[in-house]
Amino acid sequence: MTWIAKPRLHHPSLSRNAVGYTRRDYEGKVSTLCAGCGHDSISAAIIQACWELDIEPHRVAKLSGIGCSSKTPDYFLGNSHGFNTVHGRMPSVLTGANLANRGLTYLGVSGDGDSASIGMGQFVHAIRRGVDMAYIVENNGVYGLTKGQFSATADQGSVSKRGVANSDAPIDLVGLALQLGATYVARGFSGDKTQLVPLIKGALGHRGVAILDVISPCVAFNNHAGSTKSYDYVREHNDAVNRLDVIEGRAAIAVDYAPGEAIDVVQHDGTVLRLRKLDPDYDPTDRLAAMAYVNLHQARGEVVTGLLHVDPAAADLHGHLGTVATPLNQLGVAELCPGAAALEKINAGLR
Ligand SMILES: Cc1ncc(C[n+]2csc(CCOP(=O)(O)OP(=O)(O)O)c2C)c(N)n1
Ligand code: SF4
Repeated sequence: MTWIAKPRLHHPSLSRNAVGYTRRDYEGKVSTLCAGCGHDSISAAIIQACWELDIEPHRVAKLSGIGCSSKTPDYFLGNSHGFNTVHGRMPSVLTGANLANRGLTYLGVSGDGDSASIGMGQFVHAIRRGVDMAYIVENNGVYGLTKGQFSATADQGSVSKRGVANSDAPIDLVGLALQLGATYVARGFSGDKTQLVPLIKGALGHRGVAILDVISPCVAFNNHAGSTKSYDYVREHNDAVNRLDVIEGRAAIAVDYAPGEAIDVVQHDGTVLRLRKLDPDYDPTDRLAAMAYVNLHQARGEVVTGLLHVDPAAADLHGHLGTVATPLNQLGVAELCPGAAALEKINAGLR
């Protein structure tokens, strides 16, 4: 595998964020993906989002599976914790890490093959459990790394680069996430950084599971006429439901929600999502309406992007389990092990 280090020297005039880091401190190694790959644009958006959010790089844990998309954590946040899991197994490894140390910001990066094919069971159960994470699927409709086979998100009838039509029905990860009760569901496009950066910021600031499906064209195997995951198709069929801005705030901001105006959704960690509603009928807090909206537009061949659903009062896995506020990896043996007397009491209760 090629490996190119970036120079670590920074020009002293580079601007710094509130925690003292330059934007370059959030970069990683030089990408070895194909020039023009949508995944590189997503990496750039992640770098921008983390820098703007003033997240300290070493407070982030980035986990991924296997695939071109899952290689990308090497290309951003070089000073954070990273783990490439087995193909499709990122959610369970991330769940374990999160349970051991709830004090980090968890970012899961995956591909449509990684999540919708071999890792489908793990995708589903991470949502069901409400694991506190930003789960980004870099969705190109193919297996890029293994040279262009259809993945489970490829549309029925869409044509591969070598001219073969896909006979299988597609899985829509956004529809599935809404159905399973994910508390933050959004879709972005790698070619629209203006929309994508705020969507990533919102996902990172959300408490609970945040699913972000990003259409990310594979220029080597799936960026041609006949593909619904190509740059041209998405640009021609994109319907953006909202433009949003993320404001960091310590004081609560009153929620105001009127058609054509804006809604401020206060997150549990203090992050506020400001949603500017362009479509007066679109309400991201109404999960059932979001499902109907996505399905309707999908049937028309449109790609709906934006923040499709958010539950501002979401709980996460730690809340469901009632774990202590201190990360488990910071507790000592005395706190973690109740001792022989407590075990004896439990055993006695079972006799
Ligand atoms: C258990 C297992 N099965 C199959 C593979 C081969 N394999 C590696 S990456 C990949 C598909 C990746 O596709 P996707 O997740 O869509 O990512 P992309 O490369 O398109 O970004 C497959 C099938 C593997 N590495 N491990
Ligand atoms: S094969 Fe496709 S997904 Fe992989 S790096 Fe190249 S363009 Fe990107």
